[in-house]
Amino acid sequence: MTALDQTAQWKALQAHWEEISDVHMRDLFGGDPERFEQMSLQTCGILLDYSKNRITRDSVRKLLDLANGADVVGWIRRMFSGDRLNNTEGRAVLHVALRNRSNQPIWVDGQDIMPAVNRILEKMESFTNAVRGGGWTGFTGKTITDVVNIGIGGSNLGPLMVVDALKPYCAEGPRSHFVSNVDPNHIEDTLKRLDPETSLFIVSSKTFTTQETLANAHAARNWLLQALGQETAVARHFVAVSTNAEAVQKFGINLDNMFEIWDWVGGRFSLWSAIGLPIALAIGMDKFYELLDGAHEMDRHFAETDQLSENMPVILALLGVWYVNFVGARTHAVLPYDQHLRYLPAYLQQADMESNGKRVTRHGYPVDYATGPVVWGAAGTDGQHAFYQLIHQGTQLVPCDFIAPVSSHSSLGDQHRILLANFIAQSEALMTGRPAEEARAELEASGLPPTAALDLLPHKVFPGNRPSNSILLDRLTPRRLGALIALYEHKIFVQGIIWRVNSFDQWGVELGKQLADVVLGELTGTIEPGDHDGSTRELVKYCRNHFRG
Ligand code: G6Q
Repeated sequence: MTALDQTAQWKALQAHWEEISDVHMRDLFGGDPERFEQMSLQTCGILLDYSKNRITRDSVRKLLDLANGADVVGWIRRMFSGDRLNNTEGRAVLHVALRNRSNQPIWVDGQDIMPAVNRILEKMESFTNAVRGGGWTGFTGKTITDVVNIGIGGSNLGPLMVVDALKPYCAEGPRSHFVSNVDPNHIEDTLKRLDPETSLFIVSSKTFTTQETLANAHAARNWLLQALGQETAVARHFVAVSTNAEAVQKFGINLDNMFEIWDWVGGRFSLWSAIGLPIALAIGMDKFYELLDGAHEMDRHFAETDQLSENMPVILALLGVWYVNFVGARTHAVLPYDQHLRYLPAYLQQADMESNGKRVTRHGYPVDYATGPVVWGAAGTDGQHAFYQLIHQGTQLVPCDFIAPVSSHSSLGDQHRILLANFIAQSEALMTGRPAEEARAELEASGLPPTAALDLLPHKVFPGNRPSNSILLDRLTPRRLGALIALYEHKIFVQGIIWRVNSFDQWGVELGKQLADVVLGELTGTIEPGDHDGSTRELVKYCRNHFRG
């Protein structure tokens, strides 16, 4: 197989960037009145405007050649039909089955997995209805008022992000809390606000071996037992989401109260499974189904739009590849203009960086090209008053995704327009910039003495030509959010295909889990400090000598 960076499609893109790297987007817009029409897509209630990118129509054609050369359509088919795409763990990749609302069979090892998916959804539904309706009570007979999800990484970020995003739909549900960090302050601060008689804990861990989650779950269990006195209370206040029935039982959770997940659900793609139980409890099962419906709608768009120029996740993926591999960008900013999407950058950071932060191909050969960028961001407009300075005038090119709902759930519609105005104005300013003549005219008009104006001039110039996508949802509903998340999941998948990496394993995360176990033994004194480098050895020693429990 030809190395990726030796393929004709890759070389054509390299040469193409050489040709257009000096072209300013202002001129591209000036020369093409139809640029927006040509470079925007609409599907699933989402508008993607990608016209403010440093591309021409020819760039798009060449990027599509790259996608076709990588057989993106074939790989999409393989994912949806349950092939073991996660080759290093020998697993299928089927988060799309979790929201397969068509209920068409999906086969893994000759078995249709849809009945199992539906069975767990039904179990979630009856549990959710019981808790929200007061039929499921705590040990002392009181209604559940607070739900605490204990989990980390993929067993935390998705539910946390979605529950916050759908706050306007949470009014009738119990209050939600999320504990992830092994820092004891996280669980302690949360427990301080709770009443044991009315609290329900979801211990959410695919493996049920994760140190952080088990430590927090044991702390919560002890707190509950101290207050309620009896072991039997655990069954009314703890449920689990896991693949590991044995460990769940060992922890003391009744298997009737375990919600099963499967090894073909990757942690960072699992919010659609029982890992989404805190979401269902917060917004109700009907709205949870709407979230799945939205994701399924995007799945169908992705799987059925073989004309890749119309396929929104594919276009988003190709733009990312363009900046990382041909333009030289190293980061990608996610900038939601919606307070309820404040956790989206962190969520996408995990989804993207854990998936495509890889240095070898799926067959183990080192790559000769850059793969996943650093993904970061924060809710606008806070970011504008913090890090946008670098995006506007710094030395790094930072491609940005601006994301906003056109209409808000808030009754302060006028204030939402202010937010939208900022959303639109920022991408415009990044693109057009402010040339020296304009900056000079403004300084002259301000009445500054000419020499002072001249000194200030370089600081007032904005080069512009800084790229962004604008993504608009009509409103942040469960359905639209489902589609938005699925859009990014598929974008990440397509990029992994192009970069030839396995987007579905995470050996870097596994390493962290092993290392901490060794050092913990050394810190507690159960094992002698091992063969470490000078720094690590001294850090262990320092903590051992200074620890005051
Ligand atoms: C996600 C990763 C990782 C995982 C956590 C928690 O794709 O695999 O973030 O979700 O390490 O793992 P458990 O669910 O097994 O506790």
